Amino acid sequence: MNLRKYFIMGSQDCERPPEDILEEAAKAGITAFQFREKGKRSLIGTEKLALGRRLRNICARHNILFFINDDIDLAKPLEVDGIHIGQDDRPLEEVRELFPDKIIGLSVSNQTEVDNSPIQLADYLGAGPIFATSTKVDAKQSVGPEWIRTLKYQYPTMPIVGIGGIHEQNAAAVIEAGADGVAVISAITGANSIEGVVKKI
Ligand code: 3NM
Repeated sequence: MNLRKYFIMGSQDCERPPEDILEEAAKAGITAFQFREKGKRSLIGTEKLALGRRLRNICARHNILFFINDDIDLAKPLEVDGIHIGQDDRPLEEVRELFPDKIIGLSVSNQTEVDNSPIQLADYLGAGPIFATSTKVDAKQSVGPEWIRTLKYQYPTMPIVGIGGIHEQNAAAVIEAGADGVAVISAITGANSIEGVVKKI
């Protein structure tokens, strides 16, 4: 499971066709992708499914892990490799029971969330927001790379991906803090050179 360069996106994050952005990111070397169709301007229903299928196919062609955010109803139709859930989504216990063989990621933003979660049922943790972000409207207080160190100390063998406000200039600090990967939205969707950003993060 290679989560080193984990790109997250939905059509609401894109100012040109999402397929083109994903294709460029895939060619540049992302290792995982999460379809996160959520919030203002996002697609629903059959349009969401159709876009998901097109993005899923791009990942399959490039051998990139494909995750769905929250929407477990799409796990089967999109033949996902994994599911990422936040603290307000279906409980991890339920998702694990429904999908014993899928990769499951869980977001944790603070120690209370960790203490209240069955961490050992997850395959990786999303830790953030590491830095301030304007991409997620309900993002919590940013926690800094130190949060990665704190999690690694408690769960030395659990893969941890930093998320939130990560870009070319600060990705190294996240990896140095012990993260197994960095997850980004705007660093890639808003890049002048996707290839340049993917190489640097
Ligand atoms: N989850 P950008 S922060 C989707 O803290 C998401 O769990 C977060 O976008 C969390 O890379 C975030 O543009 C947004 O900052 C990340």
